[in-house]
Amino acid sequence: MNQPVMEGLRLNVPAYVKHQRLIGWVAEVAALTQARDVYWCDGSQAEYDRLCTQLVNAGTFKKLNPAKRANSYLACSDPSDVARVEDRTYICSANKEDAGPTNNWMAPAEMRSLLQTGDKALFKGCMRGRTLYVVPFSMGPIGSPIAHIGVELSDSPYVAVNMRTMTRMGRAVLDVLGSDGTFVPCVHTVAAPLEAGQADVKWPCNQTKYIVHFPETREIWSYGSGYGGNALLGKKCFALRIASTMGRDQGWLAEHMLILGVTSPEGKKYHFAAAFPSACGKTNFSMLIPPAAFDGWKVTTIGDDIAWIKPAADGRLYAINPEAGYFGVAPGTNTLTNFNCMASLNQDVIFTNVALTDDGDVWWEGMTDTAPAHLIDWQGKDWTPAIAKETGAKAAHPNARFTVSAVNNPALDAEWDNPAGVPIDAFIFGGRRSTTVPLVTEARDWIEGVYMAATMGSETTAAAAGQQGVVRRDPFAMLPFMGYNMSDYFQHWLDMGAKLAAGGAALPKIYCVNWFRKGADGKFVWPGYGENMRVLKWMLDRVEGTGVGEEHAFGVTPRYQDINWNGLDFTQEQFNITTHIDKAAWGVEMKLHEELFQQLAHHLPAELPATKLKIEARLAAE
Ligand code: SAT
Ligand code: MN
Repeated sequence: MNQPVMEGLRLNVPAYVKHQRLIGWVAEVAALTQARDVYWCDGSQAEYDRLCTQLVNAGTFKKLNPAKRANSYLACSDPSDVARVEDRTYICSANKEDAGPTNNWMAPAEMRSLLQTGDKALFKGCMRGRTLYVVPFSMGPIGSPIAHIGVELSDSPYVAVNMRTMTRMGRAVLDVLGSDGTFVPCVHTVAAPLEAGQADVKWPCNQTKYIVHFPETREIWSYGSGYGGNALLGKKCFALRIASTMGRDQGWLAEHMLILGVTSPEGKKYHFAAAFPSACGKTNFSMLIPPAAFDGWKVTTIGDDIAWIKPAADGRLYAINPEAGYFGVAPGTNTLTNFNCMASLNQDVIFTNVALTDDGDVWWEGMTDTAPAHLIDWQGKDWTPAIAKETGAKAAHPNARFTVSAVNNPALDAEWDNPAGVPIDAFIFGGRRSTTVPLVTEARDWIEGVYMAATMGSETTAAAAGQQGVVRRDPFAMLPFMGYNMSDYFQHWLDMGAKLAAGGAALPKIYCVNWFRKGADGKFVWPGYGENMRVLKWMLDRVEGTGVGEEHAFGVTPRYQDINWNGLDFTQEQFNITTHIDKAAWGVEMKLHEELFQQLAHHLPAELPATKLKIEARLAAE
């Protein structure tokens, strides 16, 4: 099977690969990119260890002290390549309207010329001197009816090893694909070709970056970045942008949501799916440990970032986590904020852009109260608390990440790998808002819930390049991840609700939460983390029909006495700060909703402006 595609290059196709279209496509991409060599990943531990050693030898990885972090590595990226690049991310649908006003768009032919076919096409020769890794992966349990397969061709061994942790990767996927199965083709290059004799750098990348999606042909082409969602194409590119268009066409949902299970002391189990923008605590929420007063209650993780949700024969929505690992934010994570996460990170971890301790371990801001006396920071410089005080230098980049397998998580749900998924009882939407938005609000019905999700705002974080801390509308926490027109997506959600209701099943309840409201002193009022269980419990009571709340303009919020405060010193006054509806602030907020609706006017479902009018009327009457 080792057909030569060009002078000196063999495709090295393993005998177990039977898929001629896949082989043909690998040959095409190898020829276009002029890769030096082709390697097919089998997903084995031996292969992972070998590639990690290769990355250590190349200087990309530093092996951590095995006595501190067994089988773990630290990678530090180029300082210009540290986050998703939203302004370089494109949805190249045939019609501009299908990408909608929230996405960058370019005509597919123009983009193809730029990337693949033009005289100076960027992918021509972009892998010269490098190995092309063929990375077959399943998003979701292999063979599950909710899962889908992708194949990423990448010239980054860092991507190959991260994909092994983040997805079900390797030979088993090709076995399912057989000779003519469907897969999403994903091409990735760091875009740093090596000429003969040229030494490589530790983190090859390119100042020019393109993260490109062709929704009609379900293809992904990523150029110039080796970092996170720009490069691990199963994650945001496939599981959200491409999958959202698949969901639109096939009647399901691909969402930026964690999935968690809550089990009562009596053994009754509920499932929540919760959408928050990047770096707003999804991983922490999905691994929450209930406070002592909630003796016998258990929270378990199904997923921490993405949910694929399909209606099942019983008329309910079932969710799977398409991923197999966590690519979580390290800074701020500690044994108090996320004990389960810290326990997950003891072994078999790839850390990116955290700091290195003198004894070969890792550290990041917020890991311990007292920082070590000396560190090597994420940029390879000496770091001490005194230097930090003087220059403000961070030991870890604020978007520093860990890559770890879900099976390391002590709170992993027994059903996390169930091909059928778990039934969803409620959706939660939350932004990072220092003002205005109450701690928790229940939507009175599905349409009001869709309105809440659609108009959600959040302060920007380090997860994306650009200004931080500014409030932007982030509908459904999907703004950077929508594969099609946002208004059509709102309609898709409304249609889904109508379809489920017509089938007679009880619709999941919808909640809007805000853990991040600040007091006059500029500090967060709500303690968050494990204490969020108190809010979850109120939602459960509502699902059960026993919980009490008070109606206001926006929805239904618990009164102080409706929440269990056992074991927490949280006064009525503090609670009022977290739930207060400030009329003036809501006046401003409604104007921002109006601005959003103007931006999204094309195809905006009439239900949304109608709901807005109702909220405004209620506000005026209060
Ligand atoms: O997209 S990433 O995977 O880099 C992280 C995020 O933004 O959630
Ligand atoms: Mn995310």
